[in-house]
Amino acid sequence: LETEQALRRALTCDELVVHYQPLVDVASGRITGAEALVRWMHPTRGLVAPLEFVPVAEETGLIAAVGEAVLRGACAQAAQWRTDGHPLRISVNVSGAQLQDGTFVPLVADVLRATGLPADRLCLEVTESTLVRWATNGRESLDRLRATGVLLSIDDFGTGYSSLSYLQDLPMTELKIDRSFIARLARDARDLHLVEAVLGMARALGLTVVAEGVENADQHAILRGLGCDRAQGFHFAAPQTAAAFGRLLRDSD
Ligand code: G
Ligand code: G
Ligand code: MN
Ligand code: NA
Repeated sequence: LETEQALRRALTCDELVVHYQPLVDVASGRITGAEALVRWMHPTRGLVAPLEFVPVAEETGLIAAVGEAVLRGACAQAAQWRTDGHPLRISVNVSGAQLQDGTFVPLVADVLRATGLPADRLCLEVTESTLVRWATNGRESLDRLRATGVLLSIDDFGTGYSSLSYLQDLPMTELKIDRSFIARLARDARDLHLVEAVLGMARALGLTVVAEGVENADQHAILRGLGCDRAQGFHFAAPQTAAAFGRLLRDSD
């Protein structure tokens, strides 16, 4: 309850900040996108991670306001980087409750209009387990979002018990392999074969693939050999402030 009160204050006092982690093209290593990751600059507790307050926001209904703040901030930032000569794709995490909310699709349209960001430069990430749990109620939103040109990603893939027919049926465009499968990629042949199989399945379904949690050059090299499209992880860069990300973009020119 204390957290709910504090979260309401955070929303009105601009204590929520968005950090950005690069997504790189595996073949070239160049930055092609950024994932927006919310943090709470708590006046006494310091930087609070989303796992500590996103669940509270979901339970209390505050996720609509939190999600809107992140979406507006991230799209405005992506539009700015675009103006600066870096037409990146921005990825924003979306909760099940947001998908189910009838005001979400018009909100996305409004944010794109307000920022001037092209629809295909925005990618909305929904975890595999959220898709399994909310797809019935959220399905209409997914279809409408995809019809506007927004990209749709299955986050944390491999942890959520979805079925093949299910994946084939949903209007998703991208799949992010959960970092637990990448962690042992260079040491465990089973994980190597699993990732290879997921890449084959994704191709058959017309989905591009992002490997999450890439932490070293060996993993990057293996993913390059497997033909994985994009990657994200500490090997390339950690989530960082918009200012630091902007410097990263300038240095990569
Ligand atoms: O940034 P960090 O690695 O701590 O993120 C932890 C989790 O929080 C991730 O699973 C991520 O998807 C989730 N998360 C980060 N930002 C947001 C957000 O803006 N909205 C929602 N719903 N989840 C987020
Ligand atoms: O939405 P998602 O759960 O994928 O959010 C990404 C989370 O993964 C963030 O909390 C981010 O800080 C974390 N992360 C990003 N790169 C790495 C990495 O290379 N290794 C590990 N262990 N975590 C990472
Ligand atoms: Mn994500
Ligand atoms: Na993930």
